[in-house]
Amino acid sequence: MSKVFRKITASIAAAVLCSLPVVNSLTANATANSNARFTYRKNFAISISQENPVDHVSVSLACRSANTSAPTVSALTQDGVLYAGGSGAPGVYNCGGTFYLNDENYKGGIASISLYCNSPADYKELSYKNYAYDANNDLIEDGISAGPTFLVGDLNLDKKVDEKDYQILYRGIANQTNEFSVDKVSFSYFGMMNVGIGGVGKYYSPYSFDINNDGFLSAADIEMFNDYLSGNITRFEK
Ligand SMILES: [Ca+2]
Ligand SMILES: [Ca+2]
Repeated sequence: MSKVFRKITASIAAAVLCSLPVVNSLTANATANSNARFTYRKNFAISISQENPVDHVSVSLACRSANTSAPTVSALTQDGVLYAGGSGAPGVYNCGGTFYLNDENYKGGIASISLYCNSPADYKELSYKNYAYDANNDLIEDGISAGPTFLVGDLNLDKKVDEKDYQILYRGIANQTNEFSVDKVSFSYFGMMNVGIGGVGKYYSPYSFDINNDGFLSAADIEMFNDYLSGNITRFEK
């Protein structure tokens, strides 16, 4: 009986995410300034081996729309196909997507949902969902994980994106790429890495160093941060 219920839930969830009109193109910039600087991002990733192989996953995020752009969903891997969706209600954005994996044994980043705000105080998350399903559309318990939504570029967590964060970013990526002798390195969405500044080491989530959201740590992330600080770009977009 529970199996039947799960199947119904899964198909409804997928249908809702895929069939509603995408509001992003209609409402982007409507409630955040065109020069809004603060990008928020939430990553979804598959970590552990599953009892059943993962066929597809559904992810979504709801947040308040005041001073905030409509969220967009993007794939973190080429190893599958993402179908994006979204909807809105007064004062609320709801963004999501369903990702069909090519490789049922895939581990790593699946998708991220991003948005931007006029100021860090504007971001009000309401809820998020992340479900994994097997090929029979049965729910796989804990099949996909969600990281905390984070302010992109704010590595020291003071709600500012500035030179102090740049120092941490530069040192972290220099360490990972062996002082840039390697072009780019992949990372675990579940790992932590120690970065020392001024003789003091702290632990950070590697994904927070992936400024350009391409699934790798490289000099390109530092360049994008430089462009942000110098005003060449307004915010961090993929
Ligand atoms: Ca900061
Ligand atoms: Ca990157």
